[in-house]
Amino acid sequence: MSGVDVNAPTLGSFVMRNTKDPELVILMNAIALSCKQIATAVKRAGIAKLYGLAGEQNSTGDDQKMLDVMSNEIMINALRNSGVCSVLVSEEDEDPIIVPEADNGKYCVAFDPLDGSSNIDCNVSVGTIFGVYEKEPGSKGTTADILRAGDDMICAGYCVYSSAVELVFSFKGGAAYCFCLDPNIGEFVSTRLMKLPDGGGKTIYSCNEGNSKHWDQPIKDTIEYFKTTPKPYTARYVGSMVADVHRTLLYGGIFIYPADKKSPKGKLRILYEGFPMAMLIEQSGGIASTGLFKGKVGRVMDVIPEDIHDRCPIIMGGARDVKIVYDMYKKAGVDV
Ligand code: P6P
Repeated sequence: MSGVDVNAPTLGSFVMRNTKDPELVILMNAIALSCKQIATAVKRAGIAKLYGLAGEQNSTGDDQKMLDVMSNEIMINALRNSGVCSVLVSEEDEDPIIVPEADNGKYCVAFDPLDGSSNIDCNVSVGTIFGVYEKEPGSKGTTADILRAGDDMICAGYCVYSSAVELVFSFKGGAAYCFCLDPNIGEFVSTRLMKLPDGGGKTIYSCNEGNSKHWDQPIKDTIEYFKTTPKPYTARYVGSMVADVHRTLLYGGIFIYPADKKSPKGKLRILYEGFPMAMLIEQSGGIASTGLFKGKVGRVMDVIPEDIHDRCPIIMGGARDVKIVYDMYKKAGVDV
């Protein structure tokens, strides 16, 4: 079959070869299956009349799209039926899903089944984001197993549904890998290593400037610097975190969704947006900071969530650009 790199391992063989953990193979295959099903639903949304609202609201109070509901059911079914999960946390569900002991396993998965879904009806890239913890020793599976620092995650990743469907993930301490869904064979095949370009890469800043009047002064000064430096940065903002972070990982630059007067904890959710993306950015050579949050400028991965839907400010990308944010906080007298 033309175009298939027979040496490019499929997801299952790659995970087994690199972890020797059959249960992790089962988990990653369940996630990959979900992403294939969601990718199909997203591509056929117009034909299958899946655009528009489902008439409900999610845990965030956001209006649920029909595809949000469908994607959530796909992921819950795949993970619950995998036999290797105990606790599931979804953006779309107020409460965690605890898998009955007879069917559960060692993993606890937090996920946003269809992040950026407000972009669906205009066919802009959307994605699935996930973060994985292992149950604490002796635990039967409770939210305490997942209300932990990002550094306790054993795996994290996302799938971006765009011109290609790409699954990007990393195991704790490892690199970030990209697998592309080959539509000819229906398999995710390994294509590239995700590594932030040396030196910071393209000078791109990515944020919603519509919120600028709510920002603190160091963030305002940062964006002003990007605009007025002798070689001004380019602005790129999709409004879909998976797309904006995927571009940042490949091209470089910085993605910012800071705390502000309107959203003192930021907008993005820590368990199924902040932590997974922070792990990938750090393990690709970048920095993932909260900016000024809870009285200090810290690492996203150090935050301890108190609720499964907690939010956290996000300032992540290449070290060159995140350090400009740090310089602006130092200028404002904040200890960084
Ligand atoms: P805003 C999508 O709704 C999302 O959760 C992220 O994917 C995205 O980065 C952010 O919100 C966009 O938020 O306020 O710019 O529309």
